[in-house]
Amino acid sequence: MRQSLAREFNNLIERSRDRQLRLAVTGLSRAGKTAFLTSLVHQLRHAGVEARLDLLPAAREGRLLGAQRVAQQDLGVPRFPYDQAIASLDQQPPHWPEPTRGISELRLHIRYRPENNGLFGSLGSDTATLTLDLFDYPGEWLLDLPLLEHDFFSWSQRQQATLSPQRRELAADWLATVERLDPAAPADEAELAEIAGRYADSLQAARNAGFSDLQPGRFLLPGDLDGAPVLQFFPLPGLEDADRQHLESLPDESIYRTLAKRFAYYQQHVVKPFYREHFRRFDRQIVLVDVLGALNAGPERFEDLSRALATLMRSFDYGKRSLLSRLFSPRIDRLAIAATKADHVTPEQHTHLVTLLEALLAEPIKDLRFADVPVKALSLASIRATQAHEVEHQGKRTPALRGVTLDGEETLVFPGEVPTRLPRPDFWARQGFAFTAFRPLSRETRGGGLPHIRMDAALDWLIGDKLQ
Ligand SMILES: Nc1nc2c(ncn2[C@@H]2O[C@H](COP(=O)(O)OP(=O)(O)OP(=O)(O)O)[C@@H](O)[C@H]2O)c(=O)[nH]1
Ligand SMILES: [Mg+2]
Repeated sequence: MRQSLAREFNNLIERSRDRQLRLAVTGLSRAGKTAFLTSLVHQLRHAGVEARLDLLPAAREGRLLGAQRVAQQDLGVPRFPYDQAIASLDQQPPHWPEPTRGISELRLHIRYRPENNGLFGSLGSDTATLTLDLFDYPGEWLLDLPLLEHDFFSWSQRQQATLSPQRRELAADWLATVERLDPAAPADEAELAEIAGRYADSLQAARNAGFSDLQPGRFLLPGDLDGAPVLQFFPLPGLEDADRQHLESLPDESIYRTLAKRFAYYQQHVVKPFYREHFRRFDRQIVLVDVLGALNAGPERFEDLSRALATLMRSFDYGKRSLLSRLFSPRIDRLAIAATKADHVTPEQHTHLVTLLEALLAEPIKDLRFADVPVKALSLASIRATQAHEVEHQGKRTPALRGVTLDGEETLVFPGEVPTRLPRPDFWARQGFAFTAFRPLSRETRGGGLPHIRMDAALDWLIGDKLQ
């Protein structure tokens, strides 16, 4: 107890000296979180040697001396699998790191020389240390924030409303069983577990088909809750407003009341603790978005991503009356939003990518600016897997990309244009998108560093001011 108090106290001192920063990386599944954090740690550890970080002043000016991993603080949070990620990138042939689940953490000590300034210039040769706590957590968990506004009844109605025809088809198996269920009948544990399993499968099928706007988020990424009864509920379809009173007066052991209890438990013991114990304590965050992947998947998925992002971004709505502020009083002071995997398109398309990202997040960005939270949108490639070229194509010089496909084939591609506005229906009809997936560059091709696009710009925005 005393030790942990002492630790808290030290933490406070570190913080007040501005020497500690908690930075979180999030994004929906496959957005590029693991690649981003792996690259971030790698760039800082190799700063000044193999890493090129010209857009980060401390690195450009030779003041960034290096970074070391040290023991993390929250012993209950798994460690970010940095070594495993680097090992897969170094394999022959190289592989992308494995998908990850749940939250993970890594602590870095960054040594730097503060800028010489004025009177205290003579102290400029001293070095300082910034403690950087890094977190990776699934954006899906943020899709659960709006669930706190509901009780089981209104949540069921809301879920029913979001079932598009295609989602209905993917959920056919679950719907067939749940529609036969009598909410007043006594609950049978095994039966509920089985139906909940089907519901989780239907969400997973929707996820695999490219849908993102799915609740509850933990059903997709249960982490250590896999198989726990708290995840054994599902919405009841076909509830009419007139039924509410009758349903709520049913006996405790009825199906309706059992599901409602589990829903409330999920709110209290799964959703809230994440915001209270983690989210609220992050100083800065970066939200990664695979815009190109969504363009690839076509109009219905693109719109679904847009809806999911609108939901996800509610967790960054700092307005005084927002659900988030009312419940958790968060205190993040800076946010970045990045379109990842920019190496899938040629360099002159990168500004288009940022414009499209800004269009996709127009409303949330406006809210953030209004709440005076500094926010920056950028495009980046955490681990660049292609090389940009210009080639003679049909009599003119055309930008192209060279890379190795996931099957190991060397290819030259002309990825084409990224739209600068949210694509309209006629646009999808006129032009499809087909971006190829590439294998990471081999160690021989890339040398000791990890090639990237604008990781240094992201680093500058996220931690640059702490290295002055
Ligand atoms: N070309 C290219 N592909 C990338 C880059 N970053 C990620 N990818 C691709 O995107 C996939 C997903 O990246 P991850 O970093 O694993 O994404 P994640 O968000 O951690 O995914 P989950 O852990 O499954 O939620 C990788 O396996 C790569 O195929 C990048 O900078 N360039
Ligand atoms: Mg991951």
